[in-house]
Amino acid sequence: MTRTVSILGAPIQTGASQPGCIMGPASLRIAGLGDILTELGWEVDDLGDLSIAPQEPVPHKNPAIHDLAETRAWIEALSQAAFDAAQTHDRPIFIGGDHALAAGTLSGLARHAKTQDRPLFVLWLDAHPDLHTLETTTSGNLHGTPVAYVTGQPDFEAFPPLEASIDPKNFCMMGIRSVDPAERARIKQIGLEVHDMRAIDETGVLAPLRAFLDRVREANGLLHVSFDVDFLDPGIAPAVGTTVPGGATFREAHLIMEEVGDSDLVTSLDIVELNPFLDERGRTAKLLCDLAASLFGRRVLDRMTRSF
Ligand code: 6HN
Ligand code: MN
Ligand code: MN
Ligand code: MN
Repeated sequence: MTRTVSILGAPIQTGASQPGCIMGPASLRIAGLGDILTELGWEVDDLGDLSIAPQEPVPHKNPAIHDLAETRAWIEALSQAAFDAAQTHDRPIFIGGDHALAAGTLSGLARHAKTQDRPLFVLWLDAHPDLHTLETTTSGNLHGTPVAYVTGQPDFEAFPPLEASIDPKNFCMMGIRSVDPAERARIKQIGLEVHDMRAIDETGVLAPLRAFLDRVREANGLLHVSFDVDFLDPGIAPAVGTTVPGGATFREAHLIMEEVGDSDLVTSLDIVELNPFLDERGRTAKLLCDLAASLFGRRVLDRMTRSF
């Protein structure tokens, strides 16, 4: 039976410091995301873009925080939309939009996992762990907070209440190379599995990834992949506001997508932080479409074929 994928755009940029992510969904569609998945044999349902109503400003005791009311409204809308998409499609994709999007998608997907009585696992591909609480963020950019929120850390009274949180032990982070002091302490405290770029230099991506996928399989888990553009090296993916040198290479990123795709464990995907205003002739958007293609089954050769 043909498997279904939904594409939902979420042009949220209130979680970031600079504008541009609002154009992310359009850029990925223009780069051909839907057609690529159709050609790979998926039944593609483009749900269009989500939107929120205008919001009255909401103050917070942390004066650095900006755009709290809008971001909260996005999280609420995305949580319901992700829950619905997971109920109706085999593999929903959420295209951002900044990474505050994941606060919404993960909360909705955790709720969905609960209805299935299965644990939700998350492969977090990012230069950053996005582990600030509303108390610890010094930039006030709320795209730095989704992992703390969905794992049930304190001080999120200003965000929508969570119906289900995600066990921090069910996260696997790769590509991390920019960690703030409060995040460093929290990683230790909650026991997050973080493969920073040094670890990836040492072991490669495959060994830790396979160990994680084994854990997901053994637990009969659902698997969400949250892909932040800044996971990639800025040399191949310039279209992001938070570039950090020394990111994943073209082949490291494809290998992760191919391996996760082959495992057939993945049940949903975020593609976030694409800022087309910073792109060069659409190359970052095109690369992201090719990486999605690898996740959804595009292969150079079939595995059992040997070429001589
Ligand atoms: N992202 N840790 C920094 C901050 O401002 O809190 C960077 C956050 C980046 C968020 O890339 O999704
Ligand atoms: Mn991020
Ligand atoms: Mn990031
Ligand atoms: Mn490939």
